[in-house]
Amino acid sequence: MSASVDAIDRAATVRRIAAEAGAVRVAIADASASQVTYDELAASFARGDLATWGFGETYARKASDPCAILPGARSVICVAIPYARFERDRANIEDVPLRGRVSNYAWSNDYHQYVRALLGRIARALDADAGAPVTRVVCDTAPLAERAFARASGLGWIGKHTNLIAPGLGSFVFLGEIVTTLDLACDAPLKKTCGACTRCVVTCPTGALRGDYTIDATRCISDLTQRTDAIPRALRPLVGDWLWGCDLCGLACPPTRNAGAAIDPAFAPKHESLAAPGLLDILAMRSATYKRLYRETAMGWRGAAILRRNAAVVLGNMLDRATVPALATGLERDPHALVRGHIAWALGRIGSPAAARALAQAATLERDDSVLEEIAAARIASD
Ligand code: B12
Repeated sequence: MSASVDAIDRAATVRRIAAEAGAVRVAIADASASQVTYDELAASFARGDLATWGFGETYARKASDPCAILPGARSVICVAIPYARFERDRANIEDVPLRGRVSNYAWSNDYHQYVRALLGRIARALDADAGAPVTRVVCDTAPLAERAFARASGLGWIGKHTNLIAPGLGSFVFLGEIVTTLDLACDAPLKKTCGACTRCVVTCPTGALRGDYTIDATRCISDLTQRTDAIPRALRPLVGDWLWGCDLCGLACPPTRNAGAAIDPAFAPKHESLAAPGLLDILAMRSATYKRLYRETAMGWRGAAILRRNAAVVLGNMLDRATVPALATGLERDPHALVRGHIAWALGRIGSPAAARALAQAATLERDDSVLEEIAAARIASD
């Protein structure tokens, strides 16, 4: 059914207001519950792709229906915000040894605040224009399949890495939505796919991307660095030097590479060491320092112990014997069993005589069963 003249006029007003508020790219989708999205989400959860997130039937139902967020919703206003910084900002520190990599989405102040503030400006203007509350802002504040509605709005297409690719901006874009009861003329989905390109699929070290536009997120390095329990041992070597998140699928994606860096200074690294922090500093870092350095960033919500665990894995992958004393100290003193267990793994992987001595000593002192199990496995691995 074609949109009414009023709906077309209102959509034009939304675009003007969004542009004035600073939105780089805006498109509008119908807010009807989407059966296709429900089916996609349900199939993904049934395969166990999001097992670490505990998503299920209820989430799939809600996330595919904007009316669950705002009863009477008619339209979803979707925005894409480019954040790409690429390796350029990391270049000045990359020759310093023993640094881990942080995904470029987490280099600046937490994007949620930026996106919510931008959407808030648009929503307030729309509410004022309507003379009543007609909006609900969404950016990780309510269950919504953000990529699916962004795709339906024509904001971009979903790539084989499962990220939305906005033409000219690539996939390093954050998504945000305003669900509204306003009846707005919708935009059409793009008729675009990745075609024969499989660069992201072959680049992913863990084989998380299947090539059919789905992902086993339990293998995604981004997920591995954010989960709160142990990183599966078989996957630890594949994490490489990623301390938090991962950019590999995006960096391999031609439309993302061709898009260049975002110009908004809001996404510049907050401080120099954020793009590639020193691993030995992270291994010794406690909560107070973590809060000071990372609380305001997108890596500031999981806690210092998760970063120490990740640093242990990256150090294990670097195979540098000079790091053994620091790892041995961590194995003896770190207050978290999860961290000590991963340090044991790292020492086993490095496998030097000093690492073996540290493991042997820890085997006599450690009381936690899960760490003892890691120590035993590490000693076998380094034999
Ligand atoms: C859980 C989560 C993760 C998990 C799982 C990722 C995943 N692929 O599902 C982990 C921790 C791995 C993760 C990683 C990242 N994430 Co994340 N994540 C989310 C979150 C909170 C939920 C995603 C979800 O529900 N996944 C379940 C799957 C099944 O659904 P989906 O991927 O959203 O959508 C699929 C279906 O909708 C389906 N579909 C539905 N209808 C249709 C129709 C057609 C025709 C087709 C083909 C498909 C289709 O296709 C989609 C792609 O598979 C969203 C925010 C949100 N509420 O949406 C952010 C979000 C997806 N993440 C985001 C980002 C930036 C990232 C990272 C790039 C961060 C990083 N550098 O480390 C990586 C990218 C990894 C990757 N290749 O996906 C952005 C993505 C922006 C974009 N351009 O797409 C989001 C939207 C946050 C935001 N507001 O900007 N993330």
